[in-house]
Formats: sequence, C-alpha cells, structure tokens
Amino acid sequence: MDSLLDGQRVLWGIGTPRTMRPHWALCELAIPYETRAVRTRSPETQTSDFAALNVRRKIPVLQDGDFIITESAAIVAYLSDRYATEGNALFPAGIAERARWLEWCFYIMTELDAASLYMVRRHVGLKHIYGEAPVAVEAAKSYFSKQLVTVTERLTAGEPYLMGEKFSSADILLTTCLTNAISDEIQLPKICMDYLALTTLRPAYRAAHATNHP
Ligand SMILES: N[C@@H](CCC(=O)N[C@@H](CS)C(=O)NCC(=O)O)C(=O)O
Repeated sequence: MDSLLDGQRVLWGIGTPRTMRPHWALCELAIPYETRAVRTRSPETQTSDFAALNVRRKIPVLQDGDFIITESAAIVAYLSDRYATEGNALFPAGIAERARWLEWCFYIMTELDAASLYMVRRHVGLKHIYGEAPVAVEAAKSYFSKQLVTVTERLTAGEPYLMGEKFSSADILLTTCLTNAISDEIQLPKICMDYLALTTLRPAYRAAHATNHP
C-alpha cells in the first residue's frame, strides 16, 4: 500500500456504493484529490497503516491534510462545508432547510442503507461470514420498498431533487442507495427510475463512476 502522504487530499476506497459517495461529492465540488484504489475487505485494509486511518478497517476514508474522516454521509457533508463555493454547496443554508436536509440524510442512511441494503449484503454477498438468511433478505428488500414511499411522495411533488430545485448530498446518498437496490434486484417505482435518469446524467456522477468502478 502507498504510504500516507502528509498535506494531501486522498480518498481511500473504490468499488462500492458507499465509496461512490465521496468520489461524487469531490467531483461536484471540483476538488482535486488522489484516489487510493483500496477495495472492501482487501489485504490493504488489514494493514496497520490502514488501521491508523480507520480502526474499523472500512472504506471510504478521506484524508484531508492531517484531518481524517470516515462515514460516507459525513465525508460528503464535510467536503461541502469546507470547500463549497457559491452555487455548488451540497446542503442548504438556513436552520429549517438544513434540518430538512439532515432528515433526508439520516432517513436514507438508516432506513434504506443500514437497515435494508446492508442487511441484504450481509446475507447474500457476505453469507460466508454472516450466514444464509433468505427470510431476512426478503424482509429487508420489502422493508426497503415500504420505506421508499417517503421518496416517491416527495418526487411526485414535481421538483427534481429531494431538496427541491437544488441538488444536495442527500441526492448523492439516495442515488447510490437506488443503484445498489437495482443491483440487489429490488424493483423500483417508475418515478425513482426517472429520478435516477436525472441524477446519473450529472457530469460529476459520470466522472466519479469512472474512478469508483475502473
Ligand atoms: N456506514 C459506513 C459503512 C462503511 C462500510 O461498511 N464499508 C464497507 C464497504 S461498502 C467496508 O469497508 N466493509 C468492510 C468490513 O465490514 O469489514 C459508510 O457509509 O461509510
């Protein structure tokens, strides 16, 4: 593994929906960075160098100078807070708008990502570790679809993004959950497919995707 480089912006991790999020945010914000193409559960994540970055040995990890941060949703929020210029911020100003954005982020990360998609991941892709659990997998998939009603209701309001006219990091989180759901063969409502057609057309999505899935 490459040694840690002081004073540089380095994103560790490729190949998963969760690593896609910070790559996408960096591209939206036009921030230069280096990628360390470390994959999940690879030998690189088991080194002491990597444990110094994230003791949980998970990707993604952002190293920004001497500041190190994990958790994909926190990384994208940090990047916007630190580097957004007028017009490209990934979350809104204003207390109520900020609270609404946080509400979306927590809902997506808990109900859709952790409680549904990661459950499927554990008992399908990682069944050699967590065991086969077809009932839990089906229940997690139907829980995902049930929870998604919040999104379909919001998108039928006629605005393109979760926060309205303005794209935000909540759209990065949602888009990556929806593409993950498609890979898991979860049927999505048409309005979510239309939303995906819009968000995945963004040049920053395309650029990040090329880095995340080389
Ligand atoms: N909640 C974390 C999840 C990070 C995570 O679970 N990453 C996976 C790859 S998608 C990983 O590195 N897993 C390795 C492991 O569980 O040991 C985030 O959103 O960043």
